[in-house]
Amino acid sequence: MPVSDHVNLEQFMEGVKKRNPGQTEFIQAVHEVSQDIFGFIEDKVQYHEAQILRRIAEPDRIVSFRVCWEDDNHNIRVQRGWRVQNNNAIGPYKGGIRFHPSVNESVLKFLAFEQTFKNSLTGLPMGGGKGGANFNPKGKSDAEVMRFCQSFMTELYRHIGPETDVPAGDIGVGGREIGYMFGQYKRITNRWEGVLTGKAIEYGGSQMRPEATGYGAVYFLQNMLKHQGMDVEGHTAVISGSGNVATHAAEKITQMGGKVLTLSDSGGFIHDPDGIDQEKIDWIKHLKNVKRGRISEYVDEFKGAEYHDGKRPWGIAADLALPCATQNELNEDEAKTLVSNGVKGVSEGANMPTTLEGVKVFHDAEILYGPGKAANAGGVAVSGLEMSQNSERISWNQERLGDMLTELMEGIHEKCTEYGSTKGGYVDYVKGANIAGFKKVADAMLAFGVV
Ligand code: NDP
Ligand code: 2IT
Repeated sequence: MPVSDHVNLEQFMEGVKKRNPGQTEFIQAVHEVSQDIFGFIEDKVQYHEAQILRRIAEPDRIVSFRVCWEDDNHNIRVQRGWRVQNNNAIGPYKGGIRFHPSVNESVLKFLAFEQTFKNSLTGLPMGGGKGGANFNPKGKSDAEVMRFCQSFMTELYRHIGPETDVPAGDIGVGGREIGYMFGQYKRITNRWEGVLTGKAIEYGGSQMRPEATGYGAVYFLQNMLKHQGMDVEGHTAVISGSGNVATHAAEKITQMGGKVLTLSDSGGFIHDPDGIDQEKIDWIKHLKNVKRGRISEYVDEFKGAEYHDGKRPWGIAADLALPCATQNELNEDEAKTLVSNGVKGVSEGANMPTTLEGVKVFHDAEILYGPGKAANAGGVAVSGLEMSQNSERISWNQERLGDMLTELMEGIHEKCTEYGSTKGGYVDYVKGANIAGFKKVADAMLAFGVV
């Protein structure tokens, strides 16, 4: 028997910490997954012998590069860009690009690691990757964002391709940035191909892709609630963020007859006791995507709402909670507050928004809790469908994509219940998602031998 056979979870995590010093987000993500995988593989010697978990927790490769650009005042600016290609056992690397000053190697490694399990869960043939740069798009002109995107792609293009690695959007990267990057890729390579997803409809984008992550997170929540005989309808919801995921989650909650009480940005949150309805959501979309303003401006437009500067929304009592902003935005104390205020279901639009301690609070209270890698997989799933449409040179209509998204989210929920159901009837969706996501990737890796 190989020595690794005798490694327990604590020893495994010690090794991860030693090999990735200071990379707290990456270590947190590996820890969360490993807790469940150790139990699952305990009696499965083939996974131990092949060191599968250890291999998934070591990215296939990381490319790091200088991104040099000129601002509107003719200053030369230098940023750092990365692409983390975590695992391509079941398909080309796939995952978003994030532009935010907090981006570093640890953040992108955690995201690429999570993406590997998420993409596996969708059932589509996609491996896991993530990229980005420590560039802050806030306050930059369109021309500056364009020059940055072009410079970023001037290096990235050589590492990606429709059969190799297909990036998309994430925090700070939406339709505008994807357009600039796709244009530059096409200019350099002289090839029109589906190398990015999240494109606009005019040049190969998919219907439903902008909506898919937020809508999917609500479908997942609805699936969890239905499984316990409940429904979104008639329930209040607190949501964080006011970007792509948050606004579409709010839209779907509203369409299903729920009432959204909060949205936020990095400055603070707004609380609207009358509910943030479709008209208000449309106003926020315009504020964020066109005016590029702050959520605080909402209270000047809609009377009866309050702005809480520098605060997060988890203190507002609600039946449902959807963290849709960023990692570690919901901690142990905030989870306790949500539980004591009677929250019934939590669905993560963001990636790893709840700390490990917060997750434990939800589990101990047996709250329905859908982790990001399952709940927000609708976005990458429709990205997968965008890839298929690009390869086939066709475009499916909105209705068909809407149906496919609904089915994909049902499928993910089913996989989670298959591996996460406990004797008492409670579903541990974290465990279910981790094991189901792991198994497909692990079995593919076994088939390849030692590579
Ligand atoms: P956007 O850039 O569209 O929106 C991000 C939102 O989160 C903004 O309101 C932003 O506020 C807020 N935010 C970002 N960083 C912080 C922070 N450090 N503290 C507080 N608020 C913050 O991004 P998305 O909506 O696309 O992404 C949101 C989350 O969803 C991320 O975790 C992302 O990884 C995840 N996700 C996205 C998918 C997609 O398809 N887009 C798919 C699956 C997951 P501000 O404007 O002030 O920065
Ligand atoms: O975290 C994610 O799943 C995304 N940012 C979307 C990735 C994608 O390839 O659509």
